[in-house]
Amino acid sequence: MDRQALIVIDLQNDFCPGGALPVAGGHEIVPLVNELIQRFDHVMLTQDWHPAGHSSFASTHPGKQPFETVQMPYGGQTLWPDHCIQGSNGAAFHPALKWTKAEMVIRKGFRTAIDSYSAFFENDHATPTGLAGYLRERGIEELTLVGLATDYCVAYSALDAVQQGFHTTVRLDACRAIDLGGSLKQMTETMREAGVRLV
Ligand code: VGL
Ligand code: ZN
Repeated sequence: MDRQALIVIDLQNDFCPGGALPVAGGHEIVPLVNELIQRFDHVMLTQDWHPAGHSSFASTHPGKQPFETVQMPYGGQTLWPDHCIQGSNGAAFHPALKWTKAEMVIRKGFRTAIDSYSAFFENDHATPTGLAGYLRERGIEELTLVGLATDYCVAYSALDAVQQGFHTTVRLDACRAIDLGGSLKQMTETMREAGVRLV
């Protein structure tokens, strides 16, 4: 267990029912995630953490609506409702999440000009968050990913984790999806083909 870590992705109020970008049933995974946190020796969390006026917010782009796509210097970017503003209640972890055991919280999406779905790289697929180096330095080789949303931040994190050489499992029963235009099916297939273990 010493070479294994649980990474809990974005289990924050804004991604749960009642939040700014709710994922259907997002809150339902909290009891199972709490159980997994107790079982793992090492636990890390990610926290979506945007400044006001972030470039991934539809409100930042005149005439654009949430869930439309715009071209950014790094490629296509889906636009979202304003969510997970730094320091807001929406950016806080779900109140029932027992996160105190976590050894690290990695915050992402804090640069105004670039979004970050993955826990490892921002959406330009080039700017590292530092997580891979942290895990390697700690001797961690195997990752289990849970959280929100299956087809965005969990999937992008899992794909980068495999690419970075970590044995990677996604516990689908401890994830929930946004499922925008078939994204859940597409990202599930992409993860499987890349060598992510889906259970
Ligand atoms: C996420 C959209 C925007 C996620 C974060 O956590 O999956 N999705 N920001
Ligand atoms: Zn976000």
